[in-house]
Amino acid sequence: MLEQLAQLETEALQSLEEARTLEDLDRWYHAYLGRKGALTAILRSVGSLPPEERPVVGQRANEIKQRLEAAYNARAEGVRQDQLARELEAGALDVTLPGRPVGSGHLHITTRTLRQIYAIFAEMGFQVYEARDVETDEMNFGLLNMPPHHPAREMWDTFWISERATHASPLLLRTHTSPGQIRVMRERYPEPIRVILPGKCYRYEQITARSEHQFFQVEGLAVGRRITMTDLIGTLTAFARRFYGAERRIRIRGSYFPFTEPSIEADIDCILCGGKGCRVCKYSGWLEIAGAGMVHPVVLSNGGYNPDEWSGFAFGLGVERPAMLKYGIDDIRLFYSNDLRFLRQFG
Ligand code: FA5
Repeated sequence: MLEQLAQLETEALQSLEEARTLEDLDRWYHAYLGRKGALTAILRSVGSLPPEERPVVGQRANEIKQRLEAAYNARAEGVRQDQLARELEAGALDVTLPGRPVGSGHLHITTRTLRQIYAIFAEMGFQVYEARDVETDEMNFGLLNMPPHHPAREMWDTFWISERATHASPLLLRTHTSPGQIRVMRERYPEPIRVILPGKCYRYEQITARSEHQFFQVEGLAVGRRITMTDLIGTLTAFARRFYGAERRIRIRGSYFPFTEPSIEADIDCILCGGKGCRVCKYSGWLEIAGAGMVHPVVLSNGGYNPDEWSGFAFGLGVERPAMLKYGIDDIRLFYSNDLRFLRQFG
């Protein structure tokens, strides 16, 4: 038995030397000192030995147990240190490496364009007024001289929010910023007005390279005692030259909007070909920049202003389309498809 113990000790110490990882150590401990380990088995069997052998074998077995435990603790510490050193080396922190740059954001091209437009009109004395996105049928159409069933309503395909049949004035997503005209007039009467109304508009229409179903407009409204068409044309010309370039020429064409009389559309000479004709202007030499006109007497009185004493002009500019012209962007869908490669060009 004593011989068996000596052999066990030699073998155990040898195999402990070979343990490289904490898992190896664990296995070793179970094999010799665990509940089912070889040494534990011998210690348990001491009771069944002849009485004269018991003290000697018991004592020797306990000595070996203490030595193996001490050897195990020392080896475990060594393995832990090695493992730590290996981990530190693998995950070494190189403090001389350059840091990862933290990119700073910038304004979206639409926001930038809106701010350019605000700045130009601010110099001409226009204040910014924000109206609401969700409007009533009455504000979006009725009070703008388009009673129910007026054919001009077909000019704007509408996203309805409430049932048309069950509401006196159903809700909708505004199809243009023009309902803001009524809201400002009702709020400001009897003062003269000079405001721009920026905002998002919604149209239930096909998305194409030129048309989105959500886009921005900037409405302009001036109401005073002696406002004329000349003021409107002067204002649009001043805007076009500031926004598109000082050399721009303006062309005015007759048009139709139910809420202005007379109605016009303003074009600029093509910024790419200067009027000679090219792909951008579809070989006409001109690009449309705004719908406009003198505020219709019905609309003035719906806003609370007596059309015999007051007159006014209004215009509606897009925002994305002017930006497309200015920066040579040929697809409006790029604005809101969140492709950073596109957006970063306008930082
Ligand atoms: C209007 O919406 C009128 N309310 C403008 C107006 C205001 C006329 C005041 C008279 C007085 P129109 O539907 O043409 O007009 O739209 C005006 C501008 O909005 C267009 O010139 C264009 O720049 C922009 N726009 C219209 N539809 C879209 C669309 N689907 N996607 C992008 N921009 C659009």
